[in-house]
Amino acid sequence: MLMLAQTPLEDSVAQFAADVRAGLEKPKQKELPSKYLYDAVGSALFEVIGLLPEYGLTRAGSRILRHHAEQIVRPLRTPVLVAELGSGSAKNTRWILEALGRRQLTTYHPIDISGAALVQAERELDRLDSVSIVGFEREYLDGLREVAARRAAGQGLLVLFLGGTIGNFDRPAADQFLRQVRELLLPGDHLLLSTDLEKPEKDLLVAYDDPAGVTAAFNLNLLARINRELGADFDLDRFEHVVCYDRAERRIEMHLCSTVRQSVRISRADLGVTFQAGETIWTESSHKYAAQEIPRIAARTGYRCLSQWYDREWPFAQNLLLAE
Ligand code: AVJ
Repeated sequence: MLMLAQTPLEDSVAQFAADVRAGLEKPKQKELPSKYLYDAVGSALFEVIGLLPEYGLTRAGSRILRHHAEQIVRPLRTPVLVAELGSGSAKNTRWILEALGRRQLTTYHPIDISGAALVQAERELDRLDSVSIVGFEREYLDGLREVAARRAAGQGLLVLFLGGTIGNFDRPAADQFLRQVRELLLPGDHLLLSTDLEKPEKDLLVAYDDPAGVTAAFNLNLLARINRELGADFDLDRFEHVVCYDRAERRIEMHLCSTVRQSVRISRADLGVTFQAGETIWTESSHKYAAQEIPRIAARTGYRCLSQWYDREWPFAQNLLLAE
C-alpha cells in the first residue's frame, strides 16, 4: 500500500517561478534545472524513452539487477530499510525488493518530486506481498532525511540511486551530493549507485535524439509545463530539441534552441525574456563515467566500492558502495 508521508510542498509553484527566473536571466547561457522535466507528462514520456531501442540505459540497468539481485543484497545486514532517490515508476527496483522480500519483510521508501511517479511506483509493486511502501514527494536529500529519522535502532539502510541519474550532476556536484548522502547514513549502510559508462559518441547522440522524437517531446514539455503552471506564452513550434556531446566534460547536453529572434512572457514569474535566433536554453546534462573512476569517487566521498556489475550490451555499471 502506498502512503504519501507528506502532502506536496505549498510553495512549489513559487519555487518553480524563482528557479525559472534565475535560469532564464543568466547573462550568457540560459539554463533550466533538469528536475523540472519530471511533471506527470515528463515522467510518462521518460517511461517511453526507456522503451526506445536507441536508449539502452534503462534496460541495461534492469538486466543487471534482474541477473544479480541476490548477489547484490547478500552483504546487507538485516533488517534493512530501503530508500530510493528519484524512484520514478520503480520498475527496476522490483528485482532488489523481491530478493530482499525473500529474506524479510521490507519497507520501501520511494522519494520523488513527481507525485504521479509515486502513484505509478505503487502500481508497479502492488503484488509484492512482503514489501510495504511509504513514498515521499520530496527532493532527494529532504526525503532521505525523513527516512533516516524513521529508522529503528539496529536497522540498516540501503539507498538506491539507480538509472544513471547521478549523471545529471556535474562532477564536482556529484562528489558533493554523494558526501551529503553519506552524512545521512551510518557506517555499515549501503548505497547502490548506477552509472552510465562512456560509449561511442554516435550511440549517445541517437540515444538522446531518437528518430521518433520522444526525447524531443520530453525536452519541449518543459516549456509546455512553464506555459501551464506559470502562465507563459512559449511557442513550442519556435524551439527545437538539440543535443551535443562535450568530449572534455564527457557529457551529453540537451538544449532547447530558439529558431528565431523572439520574446516570451512568463506572467507568474513576472518576467519577459528575449531569445536571439540560435540561442539555447540548457536543460540537462548526462555525464558518462569510466568504470574505474567509481571506486576512486567512492573513496573520496566516504564510501568503499564493494562490487561492480556491468552490462555487456550497453556499457553501464551498478556499483555497491559501503558507507565507512
Ligand atoms: C533519468 C537522468 C538518467 O540522463 O539519461 C533521458 C534522463 N534525458 N533522455 C539520462 C534522460 C534524456 C536520463 N536520466
